[in-house]
Amino acid sequence: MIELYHCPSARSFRCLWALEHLRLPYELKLMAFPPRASMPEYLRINPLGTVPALRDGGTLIIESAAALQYLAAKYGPALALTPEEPDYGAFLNWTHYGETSLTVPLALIVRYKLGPEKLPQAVTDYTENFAARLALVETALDGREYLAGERFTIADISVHYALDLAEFLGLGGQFGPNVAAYAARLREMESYAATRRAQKVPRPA
Ligand SMILES: N[C@@H](CCC(=O)N[C@@H](CS)C(=O)NCC(=O)O)C(=O)O
Repeated sequence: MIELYHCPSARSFRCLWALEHLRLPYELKLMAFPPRASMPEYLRINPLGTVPALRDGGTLIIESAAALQYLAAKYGPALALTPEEPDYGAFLNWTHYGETSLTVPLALIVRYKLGPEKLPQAVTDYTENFAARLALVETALDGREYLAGERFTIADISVHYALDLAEFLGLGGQFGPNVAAYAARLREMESYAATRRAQKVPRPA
């Protein structure tokens, strides 16, 4: 059975949403954040101490976007586009943009705003950086309900996680009308509600 190591509302939420959406059987290993403090033995599974860690038989994945691609390719082709589809490049782009371009600046804001070492200049810089990156999502959603292929895919799961985190950080005011409507629409999905229930802790964590 697939095992997911997860902390409430951490990046592993992406994997949990895919598992719930696909109604796959899985075992949730729910840990308090940060796992390196709450469950030091987790370092034997992922030496970085970060979540997610997704285990499926002999496969272990510790990058959330990679885990999404893995789950879609192996168990849920409906959540992915194929190379033959015109939006395939956009699909890959948004799947990774959600983490590397959108979530990374937000994670730095979390660190320097909420962590023990306060760095207001870094918070200002990465807030601006996030706004510039979010602007591309606003444009991409012009006249579209989803980011790629006119259907819900892991690209949406990946980007939507960053939008949730931005709202948690009080950056919802940066959302343009397309992003605001998209964020709200995806939050209405039954599988999103099921994911919140599965992690037992609603956002904010
Ligand atoms: N690029 C990785 C980042 C994983 C990551 O940094 N996760 C955070 C939670 S959102 C974490 O586990 N932090 C705990 C720590 O740094 O000790 C991914 O997308 O999975």
